[in-house]
Amino acid sequence: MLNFLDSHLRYKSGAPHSLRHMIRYIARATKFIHHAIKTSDLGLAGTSNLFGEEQLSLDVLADRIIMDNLKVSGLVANAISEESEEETVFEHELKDETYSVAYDPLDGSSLVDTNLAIGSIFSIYKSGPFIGKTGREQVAALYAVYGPRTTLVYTTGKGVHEFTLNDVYEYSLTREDIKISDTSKYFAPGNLRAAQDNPKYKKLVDDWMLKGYTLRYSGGMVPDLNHILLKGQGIFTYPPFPPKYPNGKLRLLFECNPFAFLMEMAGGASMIPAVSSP
Ligand code: AHM
Ligand code: MG
Repeated sequence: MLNFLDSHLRYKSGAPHSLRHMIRYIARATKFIHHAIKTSDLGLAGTSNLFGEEQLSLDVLADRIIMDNLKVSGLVANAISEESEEETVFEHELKDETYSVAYDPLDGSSLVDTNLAIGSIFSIYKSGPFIGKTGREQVAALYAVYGPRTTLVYTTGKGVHEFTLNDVYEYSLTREDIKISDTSKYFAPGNLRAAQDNPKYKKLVDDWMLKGYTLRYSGGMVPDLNHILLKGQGIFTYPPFPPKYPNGKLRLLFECNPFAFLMEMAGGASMIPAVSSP
């Protein structure tokens, strides 16, 4: 019974009813996205379907699916997506404790047309303005990986747990209490081209190669970090690359904070530069 997401949230997460309920809506959204990825004919923006109707690109569709689910959960005060410039404030009657959700609807969407794994990332706070919030204030973080299988990994601060979507569209527990060890043999060097201008980064990468680390890098943060989490070891980096990305490309609110929370809850460590673009 504890093998399904609903019951795991209820009996193992330690999360209050409102948070559990909201995570269920997020999981529901990822099932729709899973379905859209499997059935869409790529959904490249500006293309039209058989009936001549314009199709939404997958990332825009994923964004709408998630925003709609957050809205109908009735538990979200405000939400912000990597796809939008402004936060959305929900004005429905909020009864229970409410939350603020920051999310990246389809991270790595440039990989969609080549059929590489992609994902959705969610960072959850008690409700309030996003400006001024720190990663340490998160009450939950989760992500979905859309690969050969669709999986969902969550933490509410009590362990990190992986579920796999089965053929009747239920998330079934595949790994409980995932842990990361102190040693590593994998490296995932994002933005490797920065090593050209950054001698310290070059030295680091050279050092990993000299030590015989194995390269595991797909160009999608979600599957790359998921690999580290599930193998229980590894290092992922994404250094700055001025002038294009003077603070690195990855966004603190949508990508770094939720993964830092998940990694730390699994016993790993995260380092985010003091200055980073939201
Ligand atoms: P996105 O949010 O626009 O998809 O960008 C984030 C992705 C990460 O998944 C990945 O780590 C990184 O971009 C790779 O960037 P690049 O190919 O520019 O090195
Ligand atoms: Mg992203």
